[in-house]
Amino acid sequence: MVIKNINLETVCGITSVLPENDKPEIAFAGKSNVGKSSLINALMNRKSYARISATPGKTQTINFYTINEEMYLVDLPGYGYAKVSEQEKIQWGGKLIERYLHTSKQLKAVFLLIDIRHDPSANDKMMYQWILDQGYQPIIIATKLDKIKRSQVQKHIKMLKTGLQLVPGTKVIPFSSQTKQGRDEIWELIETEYLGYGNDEGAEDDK
Ligand SMILES: Nc1nc2c(ncn2[C@@H]2O[C@H](COP(=O)(O)OP(=O)(O)O)[C@@H](O)[C@H]2O)c(=O)[nH]1
Ligand SMILES: [Mg+2]
Repeated sequence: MVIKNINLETVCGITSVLPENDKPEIAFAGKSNVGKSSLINALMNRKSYARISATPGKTQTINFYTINEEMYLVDLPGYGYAKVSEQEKIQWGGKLIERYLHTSKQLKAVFLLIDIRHDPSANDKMMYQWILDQGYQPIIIATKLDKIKRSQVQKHIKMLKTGLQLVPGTKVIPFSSQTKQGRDEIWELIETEYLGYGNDEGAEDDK
């Protein structure tokens, strides 16, 4: 994806009316601090457009970033930050996520971010199952790839697959916002699977 312009178009809180966009949406879920904003920045080729929070999980909003006025990257509320009780957090952010997953007519895919270093938490497992229950099969992004040794990557991916009890065939993409490893693979997946690039419709643009 060649990034021509980006814009934080809509920020929604729990009482907000969700936008009725007419362009494809790709959403990102994961616990606070897992690297959602960093991934979105990397996808947009920006250092800090999507806020990298010093106080993670403080605000529970859905942020819609429009890319080239062609599609949206959607930053979902994080979960699992200790300041608010876990239960409250999941319920509160969860309600907003649930409403979004139910009502969006343009949501094409949900990516779930998991820290590659650790066994998935109970909240991660809940979130994965819950996204499945909503009718989406999330693609897993294993974040902070640069934090583990290369020789450990496969072991950690396996740990993640087992821990989340991933549906067979689920894509797992290791990613680092430091080295940008995985970025191109994520864009390619979005472009070919969800934006229709490379099929007849997309090819029209090249003529
Ligand atoms: N080493 C490393 N640090 C990361 C990576 N992604 C995020 N971080 C750091 O983890 C913290 C939380 O990142 P952020 O993107 O705000 O997480 P969010 O709460 O999920 O949006 C920040 O200090 C980031 O710099 C990564 O791939 N590698
Ligand atoms: Mg964030």
